[in-house]
Amino acid sequence: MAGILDKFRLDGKVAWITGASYGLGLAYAVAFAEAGAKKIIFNDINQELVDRGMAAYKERGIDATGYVCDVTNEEQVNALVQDATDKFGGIDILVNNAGIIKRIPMIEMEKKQWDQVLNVDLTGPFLCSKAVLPQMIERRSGKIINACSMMSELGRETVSAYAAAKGGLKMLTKNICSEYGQYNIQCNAIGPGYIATPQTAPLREKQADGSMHPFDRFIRSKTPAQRWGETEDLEGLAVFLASPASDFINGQVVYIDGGILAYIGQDPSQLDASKFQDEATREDVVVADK
Ligand code: NAP
Ligand code: GCO
Repeated sequence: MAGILDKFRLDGKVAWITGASYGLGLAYAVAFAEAGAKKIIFNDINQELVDRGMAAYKERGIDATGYVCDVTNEEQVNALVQDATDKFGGIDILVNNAGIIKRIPMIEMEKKQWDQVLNVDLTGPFLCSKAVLPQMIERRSGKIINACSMMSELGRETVSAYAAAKGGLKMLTKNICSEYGQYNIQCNAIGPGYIATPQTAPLREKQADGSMHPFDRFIRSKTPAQRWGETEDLEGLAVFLASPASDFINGQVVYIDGGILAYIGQDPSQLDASKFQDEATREDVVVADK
């Protein structure tokens, strides 16, 4: 008799995680494979990154196929979905993970820079979701998971384009739910807090004198857990949202932030920095050996 934990399995599923050569995308893919996914598909914008990703998956014994595909290029997106469907029978789970950020004061941001961020972070998920939805509708089953953010709820200096995109992605999540939930398709979002990945490495770099980056001190003072998240922290939620266990959850952004959104924060100057002094700055993501 199937037990409750079987509801969290992904046996026989084909999962496409965009931008998953490293970072959170790689962590999601590794977790999906461990939960039983039969095929991991990922893409990145150049062959070098795809090769890097393939090496990472091979090292972990994961059956992955990598594509050179820019999520802002509709022709490349549609070609990936067609090839993956021809070869692997279709895509059951889409994680719209690929994303960029540009930290520039808004009045100094050029339109081209704004457009780049909105294109990758919001139009990309639109194009990738639009490409997989027809087969999910036909199959009467599908999971779409979007990469939202603290900036889906909060603003901060220098991230206007990113916040606009991630706020829009929250509403795109709700709209895909609204329009396609009738076909047993669930579209939810993961809302990570501040996670140690290459994207946030500049915010954690030690200062020349070896002291904490001011933003590192700031974000720890805003986080009850007083730490940055690790990719491992997000794996369980990703598997949950990709699995039958979440079939009646739709249109939700699930925040996994160590408590940031619940907490007014403490005075950063009151933080006992000595507790964290020996923590190395994680330049890249090390997905725990499985
Ligand atoms: P990351 O380390 O910067 O990785 C992003 C990945 O997306 C990279 O592989 C990147 O490849 C790829 N990518 C960028 N533009 C692309 C495009 N046009 N087409 C295809 N792939 C593209 O980011 P991360 O920290 O893992 O974050 C992953 C997602 O979670 C992002 O959407 C991010 O906004 C979101 N998020 C991150 C955090 C955090 O604290 N880290 C928190 C909340 C939300 P390249 O190397 O070529 O750019
Ligand atoms: C920043 C960070 C954040 C995180 C994440 C928070 O500059 O504030 O990069 O945007 O990446 O999105 O949830």
